[in-house]
Order: sequence, then structure tokens, then C-alpha cells
Amino acid sequence: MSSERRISPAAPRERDARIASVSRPGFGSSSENKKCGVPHGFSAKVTWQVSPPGYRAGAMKLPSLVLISCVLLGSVGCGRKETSAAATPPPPAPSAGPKTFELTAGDAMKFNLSRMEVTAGETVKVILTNTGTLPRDVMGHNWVLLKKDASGQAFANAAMTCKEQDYLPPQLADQVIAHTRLVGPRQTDEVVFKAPAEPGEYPFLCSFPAHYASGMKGVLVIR
Ligand SMILES: [Cu+2]
Repeated sequence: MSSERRISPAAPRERDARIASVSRPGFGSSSENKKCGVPHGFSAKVTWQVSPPGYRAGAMKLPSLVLISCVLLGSVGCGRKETSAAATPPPPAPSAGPKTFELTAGDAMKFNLSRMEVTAGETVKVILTNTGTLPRDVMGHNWVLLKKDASGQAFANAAMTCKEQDYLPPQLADQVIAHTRLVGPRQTDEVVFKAPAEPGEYPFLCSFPAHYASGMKGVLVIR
């Protein structure tokens, strides 16, 4: 039996080189911003790992079958059969990709999702599309996932003076688990990362000035 689960493919458009860069040279731009502390080096901490497919092992669905067999056979050796059957899990569906979330944000300064749930260690893809019309300089959006204990408010505050770094404060780079680029109207960016192993609620936000205060935030729940 093969799994029917499919993840709708992300729009193929504009997917080009976005995932790839581990440390995007364009991140802070070439000019230095003294107000923002150490230039560059921000994205060096961000991991863009992709774990092999099938990371999340499927739960066994065999016991009920084994039970039925036991009843029919009415014999003694069933315990051992169950053990051997359970030792060979079904192969993971080869088509299973990362768990994908399609985020949108427009001129109203809201994400369409404020809560996302994933499994610990799962590969996650977040696609952010700016559906607005205002210029990137006045209404850009990004998606930044922080560590569990990080403060979204503190990150947003620090980001305000980091225009040259697309509002990603280098001094708080170690609080960032993953992020997209800052996208302007009708632009899309996406990021693939491995969900943290520790369950809990991880804050995410848009770090463009004043957007956090306007409610561009949420939580990624790790189960
Ligand atoms: Cu925003």
C-alpha cells in the first residue's frame, strides 16, 4: 500500500535560486551600517538543512491485522509474529516532501497564518508571498522564526535600525532559526529548514519596522 499523502507543489515560478544560499551575500548589502553592529555574518548562522525524505517514521498500523490473524489461527505463536511484522515498517512514500506552509502578507500588515504546527525534526518549507501593492521600502515583509525563548518584541526593536540588513539585526543572528528575504509587492521567497527537536512554541514575526506591533507575528508549534 502506498501512501496517498501529497503535498501540493509550490508554485514553480520564481523558485530559482532562493532556497539555495546558505549565506546570502546580498544579505546586508555591501554597505556597512554602523548602527546595526557587526555587518554581515547574519545568515551564516542560519541553517538551511534538508533532511532526507521519510524522516518522520510512520506509525505502525499492523497490530490490528496481526490480532485478526491471531484470532483466526487461534494458536500460540502470535506474539512472535507481531514482533517480526512490526520490525519491518512500510517504506516511506517517496513523493513526500517537506511540510509546506504558504504564507501571504499584504498592505494590511497581517500574515494569513498566525499558528503553524509541525513535528520535531521535520523538514519544513515556508513560502512567503507579498500580496500587497505598496513599495518594498514602505511595506516590505519577511518571515523570521526565532528560537523558543527569544523575544519577538526585542528582535523587532533591534531590527528597526537595520534597514541595510533588511531588518535582520546581526547582533541577534543567533536567535534566528530560519528566515525569508524581505519581499516587495508580488514577490515571493521561500525557506526550507529542519524543525527544532525540542517541542514548544517558537515565535515568528515580520521584522519590518512597526509590523510586529501591528500583529505580524505568530507561533510555530513543535510537537
Ligand atoms: Cu511585514
